[in-house]
Amino acid sequence: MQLRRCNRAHGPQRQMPSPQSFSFGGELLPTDGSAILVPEFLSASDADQYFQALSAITPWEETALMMFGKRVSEPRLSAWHADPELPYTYSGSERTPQPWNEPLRALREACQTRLDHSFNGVLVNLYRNGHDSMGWHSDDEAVNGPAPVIASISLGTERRFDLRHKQSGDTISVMLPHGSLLVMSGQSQSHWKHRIPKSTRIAEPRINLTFRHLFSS
Ligand SMILES: O=C(O)CCC(=O)C(=O)O
Ligand SMILES: [Mn+2]
Repeated sequence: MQLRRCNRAHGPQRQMPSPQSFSFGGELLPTDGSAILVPEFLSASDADQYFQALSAITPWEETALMMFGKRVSEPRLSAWHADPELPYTYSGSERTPQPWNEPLRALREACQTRLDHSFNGVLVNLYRNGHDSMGWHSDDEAVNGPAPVIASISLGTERRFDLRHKQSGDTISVMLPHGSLLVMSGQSQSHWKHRIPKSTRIAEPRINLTFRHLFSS
């Protein structure tokens, strides 16, 4: 996944408090960065409402990757919402940011308040059922900065989330419940990959939102 650099001054990165200072959530990573899961970040009824609203209003797109010279649709739908000057380049094609809408503004505010960290873009993913997935990757492009803080909200059907250490191959798996928040920070993107594997018995959809703070040079 590649995010385009823009011509703006590099601002200072606000640091999230160290994970140990949180009194909520559980640390998933034994070493080399942090991934904290807050299972009940949203109440069930708020999570239901956000799921319904975002299902209805998100301008879902099917994006494609070039693999061995062939265009292959990604196994999910997605939308990029961000501040206007933050286009997103994905596999060679630029995505113009969609404007912030009310539910996304409210969820961004909730994440910013909880984490004391600012976000200027969100990638919204729709996994229509268990056949949809996201392969192993790190959100480690330069535009994310050296120690990105990624706030990831899950809505809808629970899916498994895997983290794999790049050197040791150690793997950690966790279920991401409806209304949960997963916060990856520190060196986690440099040392770990993550994915949402297929789970073909699942028939119900899941929406995921990854709030990010993009830097430009
Ligand atoms: O769906 C998820 O929980 C993960 C999404 C993700 O890794 C991403 O958007 O980069
Ligand atoms: Mn990711």
